[in-house]
Amino acid sequence: MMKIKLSISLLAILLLGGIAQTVLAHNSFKSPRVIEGPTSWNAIVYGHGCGENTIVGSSVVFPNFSENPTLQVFNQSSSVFEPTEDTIEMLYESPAAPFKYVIDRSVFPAGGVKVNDSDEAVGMWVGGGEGVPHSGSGAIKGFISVAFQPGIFVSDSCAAQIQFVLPMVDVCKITTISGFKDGVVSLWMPDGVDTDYVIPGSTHTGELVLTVERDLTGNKLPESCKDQKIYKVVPTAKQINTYMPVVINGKRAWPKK
Ligand SMILES: [Cu+2]
Repeated sequence: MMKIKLSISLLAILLLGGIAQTVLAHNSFKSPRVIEGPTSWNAIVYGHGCGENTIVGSSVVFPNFSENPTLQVFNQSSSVFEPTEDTIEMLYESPAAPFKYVIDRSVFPAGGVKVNDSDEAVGMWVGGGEGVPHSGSGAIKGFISVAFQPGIFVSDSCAAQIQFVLPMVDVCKITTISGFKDGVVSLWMPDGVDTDYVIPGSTHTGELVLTVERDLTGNKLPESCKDQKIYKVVPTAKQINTYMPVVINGKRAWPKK
């Protein structure tokens, strides 16, 4: 009997924790953790507006291996991600552009893919229509569709997880970069990357992350691995500054020049 009571209160705590997290949720992925292998149809879920304002559009930069993103490894003793000499080829076989834009006009009537000189997807934008209103209680959700092709973990590596960081801006008012402030845009930028996309003095932080997990039964870690390594793929400041702007028919639509 005691045991049952204990489990029930534990359940209550877990549920409460879940609810509290929902209320304060930042942007996230509909399926935030996927297994290596086949294409995963996914979506970015809006957590809140800019302050309490309606989101009128968003701009996203996709991690793309042709653009030399930074690779970091998790240090188990200090609990932080650190630079590594390892290269992505050593641990993970992936297409150069694992993220793709999906045409889905259900939330925003306009949108498009951003490509690099090799015509690979390096980002996307959406906008127009009525937008996504802020909901402090989390009662309103909205999302934008994204396709993702997970890679395959190299069998003799100790890598067990790769986290992709997606720089993203939710736009509530269209301004120049110098007009950025809380209530105008919400930023989801990689930690520690010094980009043009900042709100001076803002306390809003948080990364938008999609995690690929190794299939530890079908693709076992070598026995020589002391521990499972966790890596993070982070677009560079150059990549973010180059691909964050939204250009429509050759004209820069956001941020204003
Ligand atoms: Cu947030």
